[in-house]
Amino acid sequence: MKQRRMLVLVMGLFLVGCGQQKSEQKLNVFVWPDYITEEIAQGFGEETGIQAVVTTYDSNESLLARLQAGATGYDVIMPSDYMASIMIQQGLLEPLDKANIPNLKLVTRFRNAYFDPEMRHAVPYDWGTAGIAYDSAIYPNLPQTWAVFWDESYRGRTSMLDDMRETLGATLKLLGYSVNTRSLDQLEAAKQKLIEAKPLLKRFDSQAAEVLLAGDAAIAHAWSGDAFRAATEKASIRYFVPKEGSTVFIDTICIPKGAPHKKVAEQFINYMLKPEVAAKFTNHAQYATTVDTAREFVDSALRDNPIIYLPEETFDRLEWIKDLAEFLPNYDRAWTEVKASQ
Ligand code: N2P
Repeated sequence: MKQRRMLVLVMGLFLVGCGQQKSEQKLNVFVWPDYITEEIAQGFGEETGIQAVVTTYDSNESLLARLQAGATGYDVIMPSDYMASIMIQQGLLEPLDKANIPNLKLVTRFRNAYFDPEMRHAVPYDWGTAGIAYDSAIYPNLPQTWAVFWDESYRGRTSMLDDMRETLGATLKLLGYSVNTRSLDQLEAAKQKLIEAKPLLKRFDSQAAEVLLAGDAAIAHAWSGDAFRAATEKASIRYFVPKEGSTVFIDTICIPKGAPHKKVAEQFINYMLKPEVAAKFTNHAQYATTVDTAREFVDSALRDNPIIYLPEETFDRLEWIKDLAEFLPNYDRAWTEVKASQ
């Protein structure tokens, strides 16, 4: 009897010991809101015994600022195309050990993307567009133009992304210019124009789904996934790419320089690329992934949605945001002036 009690005690201690060891293994994932759901993180935990701790950022520029300020401790980040390009040039990313990421072979779409054609540092993961999400129950005939943000009749009912490149970009598009213009005159015109819109906006906010669902705005400059996510909760929400054109993005998965758990981060990237997991990502975030074989596991309503799986011809109206190198400080200044204007 005594012996048995002893055995139970020893086994108990052993189990506590294992538990502790497991809970010490963590992975710090720093991503866009709504990207890594509880379900996705838990699945990784079940497979590996490692807990993925998720924190979020809401713009590429704030992610970059964190890394440049010397933030360490992050293992996985998801910068968009142009930001991955900046980070590669600045030496802010770890090279990927492909032997640890066999599922890289499943990346089909955008496999040779310009920012890293051999996927040495950045794995193209999901893609979508920016456009306008609105409540069609309130505005059944909203014109499909960026000009809605300058229209007095929607005063106080609109929001735009709190995002330098997207929001100056949308204004540049309205004026008929490229989102990557290096003309000081065009940029100045966009700045002035955006300053005119500001008093009509409820606010700049990149959480467009939340803004719409809370009823804070009825017309929101939004990323497509956020628009569709809002529509799953409120069916009257619709989305379009304005006739003047807009932006398209790919978000990538990368490992920041000095990540404390690089190997586990590679395991995580491999997990995210599993078709079933990529499908879970699409079903929640409402962005198509670069893993084409995931499509068969995606909810049928999304699988057949041409705005999520964009047909090639739509790309004619879309521009990729590009790194502007030495011209970028001009955008920084313009955006700071917009934000500071009354
Ligand atoms: C936010 C998703 C944003 C993606 N939910 C923009 N690259």
